[in-house]
Amino acid sequence: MEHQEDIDGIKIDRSHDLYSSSTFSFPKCAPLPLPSPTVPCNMIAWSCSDPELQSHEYIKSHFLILLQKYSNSFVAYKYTDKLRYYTLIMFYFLSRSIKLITDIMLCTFKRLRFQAVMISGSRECIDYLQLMSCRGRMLRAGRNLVRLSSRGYRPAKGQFGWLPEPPKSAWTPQGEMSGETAQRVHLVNAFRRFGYLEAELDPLGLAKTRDMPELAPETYGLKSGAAVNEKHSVDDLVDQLRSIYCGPLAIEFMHIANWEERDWLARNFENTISTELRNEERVKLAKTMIRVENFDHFLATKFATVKRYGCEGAEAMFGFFSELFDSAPEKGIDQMMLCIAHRGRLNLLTELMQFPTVQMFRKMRGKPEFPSDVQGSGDVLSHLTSSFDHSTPDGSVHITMLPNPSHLEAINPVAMGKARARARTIEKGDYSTERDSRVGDGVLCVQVHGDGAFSGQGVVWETLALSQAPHFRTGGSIHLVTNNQVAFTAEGHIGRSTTHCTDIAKAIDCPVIHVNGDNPEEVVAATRLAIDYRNKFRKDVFVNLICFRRWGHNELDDPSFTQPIMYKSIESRRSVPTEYSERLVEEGVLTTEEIESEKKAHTEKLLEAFRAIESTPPVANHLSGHWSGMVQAPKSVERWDTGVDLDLLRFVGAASVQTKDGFNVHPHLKKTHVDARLAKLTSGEGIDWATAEALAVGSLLSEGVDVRFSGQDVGRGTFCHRHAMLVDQETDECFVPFNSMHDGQKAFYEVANNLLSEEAILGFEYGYSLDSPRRLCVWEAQFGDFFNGAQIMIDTFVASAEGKWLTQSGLTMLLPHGFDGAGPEHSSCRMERFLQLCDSREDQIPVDGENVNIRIANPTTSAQYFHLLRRQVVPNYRKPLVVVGPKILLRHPQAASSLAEFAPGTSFQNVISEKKDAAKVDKVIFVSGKHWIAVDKARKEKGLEEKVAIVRVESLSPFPVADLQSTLKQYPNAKSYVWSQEEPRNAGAWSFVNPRFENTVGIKLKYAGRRELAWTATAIGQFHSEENEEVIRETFE
Ligand SMILES: Cc1ncc(C[n+]2csc(CCOP(=O)(O)OP(=O)(O)O)c2C)c(N)n1
Ligand SMILES: [Mg+2]
Repeated sequence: MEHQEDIDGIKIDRSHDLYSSSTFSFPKCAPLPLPSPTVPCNMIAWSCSDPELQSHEYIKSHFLILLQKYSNSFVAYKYTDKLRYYTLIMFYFLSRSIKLITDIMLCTFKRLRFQAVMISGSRECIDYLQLMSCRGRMLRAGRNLVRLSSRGYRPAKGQFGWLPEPPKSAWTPQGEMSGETAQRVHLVNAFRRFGYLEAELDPLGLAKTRDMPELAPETYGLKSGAAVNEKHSVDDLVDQLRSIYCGPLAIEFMHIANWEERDWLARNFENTISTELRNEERVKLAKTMIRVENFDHFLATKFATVKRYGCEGAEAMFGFFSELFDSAPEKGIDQMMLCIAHRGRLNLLTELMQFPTVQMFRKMRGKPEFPSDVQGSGDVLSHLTSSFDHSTPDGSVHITMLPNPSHLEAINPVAMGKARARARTIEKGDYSTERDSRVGDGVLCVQVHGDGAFSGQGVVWETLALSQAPHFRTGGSIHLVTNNQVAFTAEGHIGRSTTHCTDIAKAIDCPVIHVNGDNPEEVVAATRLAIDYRNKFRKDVFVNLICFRRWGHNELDDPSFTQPIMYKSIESRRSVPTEYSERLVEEGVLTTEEIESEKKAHTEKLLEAFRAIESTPPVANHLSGHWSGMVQAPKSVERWDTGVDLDLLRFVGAASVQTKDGFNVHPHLKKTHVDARLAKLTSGEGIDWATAEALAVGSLLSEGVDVRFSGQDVGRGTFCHRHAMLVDQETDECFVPFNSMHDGQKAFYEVANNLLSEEAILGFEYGYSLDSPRRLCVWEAQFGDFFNGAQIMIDTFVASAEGKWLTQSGLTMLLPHGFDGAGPEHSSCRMERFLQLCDSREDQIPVDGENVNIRIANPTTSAQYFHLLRRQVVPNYRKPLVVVGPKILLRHPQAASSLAEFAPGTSFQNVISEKKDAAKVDKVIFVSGKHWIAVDKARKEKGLEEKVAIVRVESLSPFPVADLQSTLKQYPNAKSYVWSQEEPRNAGAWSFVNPRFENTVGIKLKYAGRRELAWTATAIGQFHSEENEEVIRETFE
């Protein structure tokens, strides 16, 4: 047997070893070699604690002799896992053949006693070995347990929510390549690199393809007619390469830095090209597109004036969706989060996502979306959503389409956040405790984009920048760009600066599969390749579906005003479903009768729904699944006991600074953070802001509630106060004490120190907060000012989502605020903007209850902050919270609380007033936030402590009418009322509180604060001090 060798009685089959053959083979039969024929691609690591087996001599005499023929390098080093010493030996193999490698391993194991085997590189190799071990062959071969893993580290504690990735294989050039082979390899790689630029991608035939000299064989000295092997010439090779890389399906992947990925993509793309769909699959595809088109035609006749943003011209996208949905269970995906803009959304909802057609028709008639007993107004047609179970012979997948605002692409990070949170909910991927799990297991995020928006919106980049970042990644999103070559009226050439609208994929080192939308089967092939790539490499992958738009931006627009040539071409052509189904008719796979009856049956179904419009009531599918048991916030004012048993608080407080043995805490932190916190907990006094936060976090964890803090530098804290994540001063190891509180801990603290983005991150955290109400999700801005980079997320999701879509979120935003002379961009979180977003009633008829859309609080003590955080999780409804966050209060003695203020029976106080001889008070100063300290100091200096009362308004929204009224009753002799603030008059809370005090509390306030200002604050120290003095003077005059 030519391909078999015998080692230790085991036959080694070398026929699979692609690199064993020195003959040159053609792409379709067997892929061409990438640059070198000798490539190490699999690594086997063997570890052992037996001292005898650790010796270098032993390794040499047993392993190396056995494997030197097949392994091109090996390393051996000792390591320790704290319990015992191991020797780790890694062999890098020349071969790609899984079978060859595993056969070699089998005979190795037969001879050696081993304790663990770790394999990295090929997933297939791991699968094969697992299979072998199941069959008992490997277990018999060795003495102890065989452990297979792509890594050996479990991240459950220090870095909860982040699995380290297995190393990728590297490419080491070896041996020599003949001049002729080098020329051919150049040519082959040129097609791989540039083929997509000459591909037939435009269904309208209008796009100019590039003429790439790199694709000419002469460029590399190859002569036309010259032989490549006995059967084929250079021209055959060029034809073959052109048919693979320059057809209606093309791939852009040679920019990817990793050799293994490029190699995999080349091989699999070449295979994809030659795979054909089965006839049943083709018929199913044709019928789906026929129904999708029929839906658009139906709407055009029955709802002629409705903007449906149909998918006419882009129907091939259904090849993508069907394939994705149908193959998900087989690929181990049981949860899918999908976001899509307007184009084709309604078709997708009704055709594949089980959205009740009658409900959609009701909306088109202008009827209300929700029953009248639900608090929520609904949204436009193109923002409808669905969430359903899709069953296939391989199992079932739960698919969720997220609601989205009109702001294109804003939904992308939200979908990613929700996908990652779902992974946490089902404990998969980064949140798994299974040894062999990988990021992206079980949950897939699918993002569908328009070509114009994808090219232009900044949030696209921000979201892609998150795709591989620790604590944000989801194991790769699959992207579809519905590239109809126009955005409203802007064609690609004016709508972007790149060749393809997907060029941003190159920045994150991911492949793009371009496909001509006239070829639905190629769309399916592209989807399969995308799924397989994502499955293998857990990275994003992009399908650029180049299609056209039959009508204008919506069906009522006339596109020929601006795109006359394009639209002449569109008008002169038949639809994609028609072309495709007729092709199948010609091939005898489908009949015209079948097409007609498919349309007829579908129209009948639509008519049935149409007739039922008036008789069908609206439904609201909210507060189900993970949200069952929750309710919409009541209209009344409620107080929740958020206090916690003090022993538990002492325990969690101590746990928040407890490190493991041998961990080297920074000496300064040991003193000021660890020891100081323990002392405060012991005395029960002086609980500072960070300790209060830790007590809230720790108590929630101990109640089984996960906590996630995300933001730039949140681990340490911008103001160096939090230290939720400690760093070993000798090793750089990060440690989150809260994740090692006790054995059997169920809830964890994910500290997501994140990249310098606001919009995508806030969107992500908002999405994260949607998955389950039993989590505290906190986003902290570095300084409050920077939230405005995320304004789209705040306007269109945080403030308004529940009203539009009934989705609740308890997202908490910490926005450091305070006028301390730090200048225009480091002083203000612009609370006025949030106050303007509230649906709190200015007339306070009825007074604000729990159902106000956002909570806005400006707490002045650490205990207040503690109660605020806990109140985000304790009630049975959720509302987003803005904490106008402190800077100087973090360590200020007047902001510190005693432990008793955290005890059971305590709660957040909407208003803090002073206990004094109230009858003597003739002036009441209302303040919000840290400004009260300055006012209090001035009052002392002026000797007005008896006559002047200071009332701190801690909750701005909901506006605490009842608390303010009862506070005022304490001061029956008060004659003047002042609102004092450090913010300019056109900022801060003034415009919000003034009418509310007047309308409800019934008092007229005098304003004392900075003058109106076009920016937030001065940067000049002297002006700042002068302004402060002026504010105080006005407050007391
Ligand atoms: C952020 C944002 N800016 C502008 C718009 C208005 N708008 C709605 S659709 C659209 C064109 C989108 O083009 P494209 O992304 O190519 O999608 P298509 O409509 O072609 O499917 C525009 C400009 C919007 N919805 N969102
Ligand atoms: Mg477009």
